[in-house]
Amino acid sequence: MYHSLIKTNQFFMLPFVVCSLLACNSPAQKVSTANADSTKVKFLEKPLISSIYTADPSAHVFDGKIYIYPSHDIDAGIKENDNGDHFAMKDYHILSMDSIGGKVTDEGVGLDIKDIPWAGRQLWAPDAAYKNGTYYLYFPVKDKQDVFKIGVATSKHPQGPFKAEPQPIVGSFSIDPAVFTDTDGSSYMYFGGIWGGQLQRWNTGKYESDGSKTDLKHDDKPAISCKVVKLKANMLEFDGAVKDVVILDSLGKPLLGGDHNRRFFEGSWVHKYNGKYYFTYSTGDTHLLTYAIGDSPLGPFTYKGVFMKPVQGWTTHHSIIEVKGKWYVFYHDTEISGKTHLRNVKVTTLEHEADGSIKLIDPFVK
Ligand code: FUB
Repeated sequence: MYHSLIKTNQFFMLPFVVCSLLACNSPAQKVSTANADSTKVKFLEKPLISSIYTADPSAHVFDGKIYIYPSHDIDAGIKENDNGDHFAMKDYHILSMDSIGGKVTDEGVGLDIKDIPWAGRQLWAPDAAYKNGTYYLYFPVKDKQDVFKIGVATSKHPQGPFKAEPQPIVGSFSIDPAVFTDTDGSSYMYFGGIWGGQLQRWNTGKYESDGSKTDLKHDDKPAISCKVVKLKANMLEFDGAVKDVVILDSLGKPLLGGDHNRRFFEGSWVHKYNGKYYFTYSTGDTHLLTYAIGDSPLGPFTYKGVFMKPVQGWTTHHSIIEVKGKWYVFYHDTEISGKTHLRNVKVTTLEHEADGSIKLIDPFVK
């Protein structure tokens, strides 16, 4: 019942039904409670900014300052549908903060879709990186054929404005780029998202335009993997082949497609702690933020658990950074609007336990 419901409803449509069937940490109850009467839930943190809607926060410390690269949610008047068409974002506003808890500045438009020559629609979750005096903004957007690709734009300043390269990164596809630079200076891009993020349409290595032919139905087979690829020193091109980010269970077996509480959905991130690589991601339709640990940035990673319970809203997307010796997770929910596509970014503390596990975060105060 649960699985057939998932299969017939491709994107963003079933949080209430799914979660009540799963009896998971009850995001359905939280969402409906909050929307019915927002006085009944108490959020752990406040939105970082309320003048615009922001989501998918990728945070970095550049030049001693915190910069957040979020999606800029807007109400484009598009009805919610299975492909996430209602996420019709058109530009990025970069945010900055001198310290956690300090004033948040909206640095204005860092990149506009009209200045991306190959873009069609939907500027989704971006990330940024720095190398040799240049800042790089990586972004997913549908091209003029409505296929998600990943582009890159550059600037001499962390807040932009950024200038987009004329074409998407060769060999890129799907959504949610996250760039991790290792202690040896090598940079890797993690990317991908299933359902509306189109990752399942690339199963054969080529884009399948007929969505009904793509395979999300084999619950007993290894789940579709997030992708990882090394970046060339110029940070503009992939260096070699795109590989699968394999997530294994405690017995060393790959997580299966039907394992919706643990398998990768979208929104990946990597951070390094005590010499180990932490691959963190959203489970999408089960609304969890989960983590897996590995010995190499290329994996494999062993699934460890949930580190954040469901937020209010369908999507959950995060980044993890260290600021002055303390770790933080940036995330979003829908506290301000109560609407799936109008989100607001937040930050809270993230703690690694002595055994390397991450302490579970509840985005609500009981
Ligand atoms: O913001 C649009 C999409 O929603 C992102 O790309 C996903 O990660 C999800 O947060």
